[in-house]
Amino acid sequence: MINYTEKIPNNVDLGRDRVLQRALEHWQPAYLSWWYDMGPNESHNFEVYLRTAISVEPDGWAQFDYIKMPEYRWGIFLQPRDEKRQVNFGMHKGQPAWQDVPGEYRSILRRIIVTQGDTEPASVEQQKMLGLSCPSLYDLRNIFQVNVEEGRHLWAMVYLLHRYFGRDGREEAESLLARRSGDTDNPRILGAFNEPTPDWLAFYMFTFFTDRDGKFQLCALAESGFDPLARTCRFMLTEEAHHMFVGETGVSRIIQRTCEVMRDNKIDDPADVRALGVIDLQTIQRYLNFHYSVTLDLYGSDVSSNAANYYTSGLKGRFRETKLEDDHILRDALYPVSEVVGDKINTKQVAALTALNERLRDDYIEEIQAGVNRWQRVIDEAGIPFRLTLPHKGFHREIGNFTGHFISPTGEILTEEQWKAHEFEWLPSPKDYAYVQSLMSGRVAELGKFANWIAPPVKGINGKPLDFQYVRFN
Ligand code: BYC
Repeated sequence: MINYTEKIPNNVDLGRDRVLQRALEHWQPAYLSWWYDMGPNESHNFEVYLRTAISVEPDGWAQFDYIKMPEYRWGIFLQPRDEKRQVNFGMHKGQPAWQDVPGEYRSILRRIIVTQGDTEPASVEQQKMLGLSCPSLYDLRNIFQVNVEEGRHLWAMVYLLHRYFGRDGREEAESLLARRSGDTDNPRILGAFNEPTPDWLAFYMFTFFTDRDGKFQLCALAESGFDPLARTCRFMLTEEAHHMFVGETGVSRIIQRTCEVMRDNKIDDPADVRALGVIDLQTIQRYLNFHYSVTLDLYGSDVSSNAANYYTSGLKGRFRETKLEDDHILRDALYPVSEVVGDKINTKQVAALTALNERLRDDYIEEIQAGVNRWQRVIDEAGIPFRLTLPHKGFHREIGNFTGHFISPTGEILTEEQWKAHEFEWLPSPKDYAYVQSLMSGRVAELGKFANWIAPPVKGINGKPLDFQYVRFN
């Protein structure tokens, strides 16, 4: 069990490293100040029924209780060390896993950790205003849970920076609190983390699509030969599962509610659907197209020498690296990537080593497709003839081989003019956003009540009923 009388709960024996402890205690007030400014709006006095990580044991790592979010104990937890663990891929394959940063990889490792760390506070910033328009206390509690855990994930990365990267690491940790999502002068590092999350449909799409990128990137980093990074990411993944659950069930409940209204009133025209205060399936499809495409960009270029270096150096592996059956060096392996040639999208084989971003993106797409199929079942069960589809991989991309091309959701190559003529059939328009936001003008805060545009969940949190007081406003 973690000792909660310590200022920073941890299982890394922080108390024995005075220099590190002082560095973190110095960073902690800056973090809290960031939380007061950029954390959930007007929430500081709320008591929220939250899960807090208290150990790393698989059967009991979390404790549920009311807590004011600024008093949440953001701790540092690493999965226990396996003394026999090795570097499992790349040119150092077979060497004992590194407990310290190899000097030659210091700067790239720092860069990977900073990129990962930067996404965590970014998502909290993106979601800052949503508590004011929650569809229920259950959902409000869930977004706050996601937010405090993203905060903890920032702590996890900052721990690595402080512990292993000395002064540079401390400077990077400060910069993580200085960048701001969407800021023109000092934006967050990756594209999707500078996009607004203006409403709850966007929030659920984000936690379904973008948090799942988090899962895949963390899985790749959990294979790292740098053992402290691997162990940190493994524990982060246990928390990530709930975030994706929030996203998947959130979208599913919106679809369910829409389908109920369509079925009961025998309507299918989006205007009629909107007139009854729910979100039409066409708008849901457009949000899906947006969040899917900006999240695909997060995997980086299809062909990337950075990715090849990360792998060969043993710093970032593939999804489920140790379960794959090959040489784990990828000396002669090939991998298919798409490219636009003239008016065609061709597939070409490139060195698998350089295509690791694309491969991780493909692994991700497979899991995403399964989730979309589950949403489709809700529509099918209501007997509504509408198909939710994933757009073509090249649709609306700004990173990689499709950049600068105008690809339709079905994969046709268009001119810019043609594409623009259809843009708002495929992506949410300002009117769509205005409509969705018009449904979410205030907070639904009565016990057990849910906004009209979303179905209640199947069950509550931690065995509590749906009409439980998940948040006390004081
Ligand atoms: N936006 O070779 P390339 C999560 C840059 S989400 C802007 O293509 P590389 C979470 C790139 O930096 C998971 N810039 O890319 C989810 C490079 O810059 P330089 C986050 C981009 O390096 C929800 C240049 O383009 N974790 O945890 O192979 C809530 C060419 O680079 C973007 C990670 O991402 C972009 N989308 O791979 C909360 C893991 N993409 O060198 C949390 C750590 C690329 O020209 N990151 N660039 O200055 C990485 O492993 C890699 O940095 C990336 C990119 C996979 C992101």
